Amino acid sequence: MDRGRYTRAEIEAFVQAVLTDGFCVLPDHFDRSKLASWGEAFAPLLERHVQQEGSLQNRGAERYYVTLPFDLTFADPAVFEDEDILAIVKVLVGDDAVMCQLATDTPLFGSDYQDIHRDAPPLFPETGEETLPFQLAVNFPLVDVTTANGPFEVARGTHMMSKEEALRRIESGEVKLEPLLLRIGDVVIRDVRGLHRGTPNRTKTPRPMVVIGYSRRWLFRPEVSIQIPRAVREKLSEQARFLLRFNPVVDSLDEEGIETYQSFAY
Ligand SMILES: O=C(O)CCC(=O)C(=O)O
Repeated sequence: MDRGRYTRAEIEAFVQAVLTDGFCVLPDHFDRSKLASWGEAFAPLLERHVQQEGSLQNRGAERYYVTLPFDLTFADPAVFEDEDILAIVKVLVGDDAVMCQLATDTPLFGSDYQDIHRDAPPLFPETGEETLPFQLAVNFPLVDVTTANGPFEVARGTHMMSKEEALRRIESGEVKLEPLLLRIGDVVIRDVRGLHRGTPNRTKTPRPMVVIGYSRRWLFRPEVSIQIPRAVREKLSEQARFLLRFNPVVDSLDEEGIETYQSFAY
């Protein structure tokens, strides 16, 4: 495995950004030609998904959530065991963090603004208090993200306040929704409680955004999981097996499954 590119102090600065702002960006982190291969492998999956589940569109018109098969192109340790990303993840959600999600969000032409939402409810809603992070999304696009093709918009610092308070601050202009314009290769690490929304893709080219979920070991989100084919598991490193330890091991991938992650906005 490659050694990370960042020093301990730089890793700590990314961690602080996630704690304070709710997200950080690692510029030009992944190899672009690798991500071009991901894009090629993803295109037929998206097409099949749209044919199978086109009418569901629960994330809004022309916007699709597609789980990636943990196999071939996508079971790539250079991505999910990236040393820098794991260093940040482990400080934020524990040395014994788990990887629980490998999927994509893709707005197509005809998509719209989503309602502003977070991806997880607070742990203890009755207290009105937010806690330290417990679930992270590592996002990276498979195309450059411009103002035209539906940038993800995020409201900085809203992961540590109630949704009502965050919406009030956005409404009053105290907090802005910032479009994340990204080059292919850039990586975003975010606390999934930060308020955000998808925006319309006004181009004819899909805008896939990969999401890898890492969380505290005790967090169970039954909506998401990664099927690990036995043959793939055999080739994984010890670290990878540990990261993926609570996911189901299968003889072969269930190709026809309907997405189970339908309830996504809190
Ligand atoms: O990638 C995007 O445009 C954001 C999508 C999103 O937030 C969601 O569907 O939950």
